[in-house]
Amino acid sequence: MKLLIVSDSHGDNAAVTAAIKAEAPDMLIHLGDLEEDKDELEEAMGVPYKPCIFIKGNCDGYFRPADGLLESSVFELCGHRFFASHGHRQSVSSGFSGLFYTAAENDCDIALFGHIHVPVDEEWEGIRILNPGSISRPRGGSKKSYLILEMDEDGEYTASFKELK
Ligand SMILES: [Mn+2]
Repeated sequence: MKLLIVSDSHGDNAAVTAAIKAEAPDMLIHLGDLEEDKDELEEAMGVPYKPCIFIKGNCDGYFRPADGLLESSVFELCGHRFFASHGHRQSVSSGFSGLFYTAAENDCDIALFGHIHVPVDEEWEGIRILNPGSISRPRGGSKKSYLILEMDEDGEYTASFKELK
């Protein structure tokens, strides 16, 4: 199973759509700060839509309705339990301990977040902490990026960061 994980598109649905077209993923996870309607992205995932999870970022819901965007999500795939959150509520700008403890409390072994616009791949006591970076507004010298998780049914998986072409 191929997961496309993106974050912080900030109105640039075209960037997310380009990644969907390039990767043909089985599932899309957007970690927030869309600042745009999600319908276009669901459509790009194919009709009938492949599974999509949209998390609400700190910038969502001000100028556009944030209908169907989740504050956070816990879900299981291929033997792994995920915690997905934009990250501002876990204060990720000042470190990942809030994210780590929330993921641990929910028995998750993979924590996904956005918000800081910089790619992250760390492991804290068995919890993989991943941030795809921003697909439209990279910071800290990073490039416009996203994350691909290729997951086998037996639980093996690889994480690859990709730059938006
Ligand atoms: Mn943002």
